[in-house]
Amino acid sequence: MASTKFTNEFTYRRLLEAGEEQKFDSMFEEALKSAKAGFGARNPMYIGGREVYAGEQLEERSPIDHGILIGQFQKGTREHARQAIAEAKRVFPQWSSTDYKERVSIFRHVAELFVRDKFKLAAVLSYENGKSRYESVGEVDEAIDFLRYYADELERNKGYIRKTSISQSSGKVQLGFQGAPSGSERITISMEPYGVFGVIAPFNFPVSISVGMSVGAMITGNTVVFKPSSTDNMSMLTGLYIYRLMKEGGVPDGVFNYVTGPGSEVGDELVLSNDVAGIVFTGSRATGLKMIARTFSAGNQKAFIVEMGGKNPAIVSKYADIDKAVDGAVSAAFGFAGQKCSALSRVYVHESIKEIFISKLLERTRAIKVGNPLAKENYMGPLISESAYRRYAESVDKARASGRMLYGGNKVSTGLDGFYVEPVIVELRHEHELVHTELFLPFLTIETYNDFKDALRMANDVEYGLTAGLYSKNRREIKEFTKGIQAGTVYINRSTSATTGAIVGMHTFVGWKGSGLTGKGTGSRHYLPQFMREKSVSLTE
Ligand code: UN1
Repeated sequence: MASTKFTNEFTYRRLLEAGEEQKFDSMFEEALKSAKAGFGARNPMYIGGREVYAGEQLEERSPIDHGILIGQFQKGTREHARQAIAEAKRVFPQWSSTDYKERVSIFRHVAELFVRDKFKLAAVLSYENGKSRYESVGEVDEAIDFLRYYADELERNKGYIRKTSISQSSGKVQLGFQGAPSGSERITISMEPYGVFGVIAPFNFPVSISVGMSVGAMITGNTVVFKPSSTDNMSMLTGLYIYRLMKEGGVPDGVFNYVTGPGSEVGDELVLSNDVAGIVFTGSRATGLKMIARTFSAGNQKAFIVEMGGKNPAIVSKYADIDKAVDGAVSAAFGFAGQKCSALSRVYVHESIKEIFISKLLERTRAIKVGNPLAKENYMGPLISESAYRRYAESVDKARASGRMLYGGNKVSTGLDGFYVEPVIVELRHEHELVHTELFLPFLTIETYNDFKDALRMANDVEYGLTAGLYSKNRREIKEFTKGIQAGTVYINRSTSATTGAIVGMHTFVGWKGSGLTGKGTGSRHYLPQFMREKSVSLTE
């Protein structure tokens, strides 16, 4: 196991390579029908394995068309969060002392259930947040990869327990001091779970990121209160689906609790409770920093594992393969309408190739179809919410006032009740506010440079440091970029995407600077240790 290479799920790729793309489409389309049949229900929360209903409901509607009612969910309160924390705390002693091999086998089983329900879950996901079939199935694949990869890691590290010993010294001293000849000791160094983790999930990857964060916490022996995104950008049905698969896979009641409700109630209780030992969060920098400040200023202390957004650059050098750069930029900037932390939002292109790069970029962007993401041909679906649309309209106004609009800026009419917009490409000076603020929109700014050092300087000159791309065949530039770029997840000459699409077990997905806190990434070897603290016990007999 230790030496074998990790195998990713890669559903679409496998079917495509086997000449079975049609099967991919028919399975997804079949799943859309059965997913829809389950919509509109009144759904409970699950606390300690029991169904719990709140006084008020949240109505979740599809961003594809607000006429589609996904379901009624519970508007959980602080009190519900407290109950869930109490349940998670109650079962922690037992869960944390189960043999790690048992936890490995539970989550491997859960992975198989995700494989079984892959298309159904992907269909729900597409309805719920407007992803295309490729993005949705890819996301469920990523969740399966996280489950398997973390199980492999726990096993490879033998549950993070290490034994050492010191033999009896023949020299004798009366009193001990640092460095004194020691007696015989047997030492166990173990990594121990913290306790209850609050898992606070984003709307944009409600399956893979929710599963990755939750499994990271649980497989290492912590228990979880899971809060899906539920205020403005809702993803509570995939959250519920995840709960059900965890339960079916053998996660005991109370170890994984599903609590829906506003961040100001449920999230805030998780942050403030003394019974919550850690928070794992993916979302905006503003929310992340607020949670951390609130915890510590209340005299409370917790482990925080946070990923907090990006403003990701790509440099297109005069030594670039321009077609590759164009392909990589378009998919990174406009895939899932730019609503990824990893999305490309800034291009720095060498002055000498600017015109040709822009003309090819526009040609490719013109070919992007915006519309109902359930239809195979549409690459870009809707924005997630009205507030995202307002941000789009305001950003477009600002861009028109101070830059050269190259593409887009308008609403797209689809006949659906959703916020469909054109991708935006705008030439803007690096100093402009829109080049520094995370927008979470299909919005790409372009700036030129002459000297590679300036390109690198501008690429680094934002508060974030998540992903970054370079297109250049020049060895010196590649070296300079590799060494100098201040970002955790870096891609060079990648035509599939300039900045998005990290692969579990291959890359690590990690934010530097304002994009993260621990400097350790997901889908990588250093992820799990963050959910534990070391303990060294020396026994002299
Ligand atoms: C995010 O948008 O929060 O590498 C993360 C990627 C995805 C993760 C995106 N696996 O694009």
